[in-house]
This record gives sequence, structure tokens and C-alpha cells, in this order.
Amino acid sequence: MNKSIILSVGISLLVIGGGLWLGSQSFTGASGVATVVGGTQFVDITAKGGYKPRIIIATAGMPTVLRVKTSGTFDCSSSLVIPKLSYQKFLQSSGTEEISISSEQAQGTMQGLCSMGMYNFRIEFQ
Ligand SMILES: [Cu+2]
Repeated sequence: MNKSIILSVGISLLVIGGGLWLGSQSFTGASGVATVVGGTQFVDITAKGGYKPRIIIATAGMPTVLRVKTSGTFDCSSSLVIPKLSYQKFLQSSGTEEISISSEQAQGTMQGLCSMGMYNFRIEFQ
């Protein structure tokens, strides 16, 4: 193997590695982690053309506040349904909706979706 072949193999490995890194970066954007402040955990979700992040990891059995932020949201992601909480509401087009989840309710997988079921997110209480 001569030096130019070694070099080109090295470069292509770098390119592949860079692509994988970029791919993993955009993938991590799809999930998030709850933040804990003074014994309460906060799950922040943005509703606009769907929900972001789609998957949020949270601690089970902890009082939780789900904060759903809208910002010029006129699509159906503003029509929020959380079946486990029997929650259903049309959010205002811009603002933050705070939804309390008790420590008893903070168990397992909690799904939220738009009223038509085309957009969804889920909180994984672990
Ligand atoms: Cu929808």
C-alpha cells in the first residue's frame, strides 16, 4: 500500500466519521431530558408544526410540570391531547401552557398528541 492510498483511506474515514457525528447530533435533537428545580421536574416542549423534543426522559414518581410553549403556532399541534391525564385543550397561538403531573401520574410512558393524532411526543418516566 503506498502513501496516497493510505491518505485517501484516512480521508474517507474522516468523512464517514464526520457524517456519523452530524447524524448523531441531529438525532439527539429528537430527545431531551427533564430539568429538576427544587424538587420539581420540568419538561419543556415546543409545539409548532409538531412537538420538540419528541422524546423526553424524566424521573418517575416526581412532581412534574409539563411546559408546552407555542410561538405563532397555528397548526394543529396547538390542539393538545394527553390521554393519561384526560387533558385536552386548544393552546393559545403564543405562550406557555403549564400542565401539572402528580408524582402518582409520573409513571411509565406518557404520550401527548395533537387532536388528530398526526403529531406526538412522549415522556418516558424512568
Ligand atoms: Cu394534527
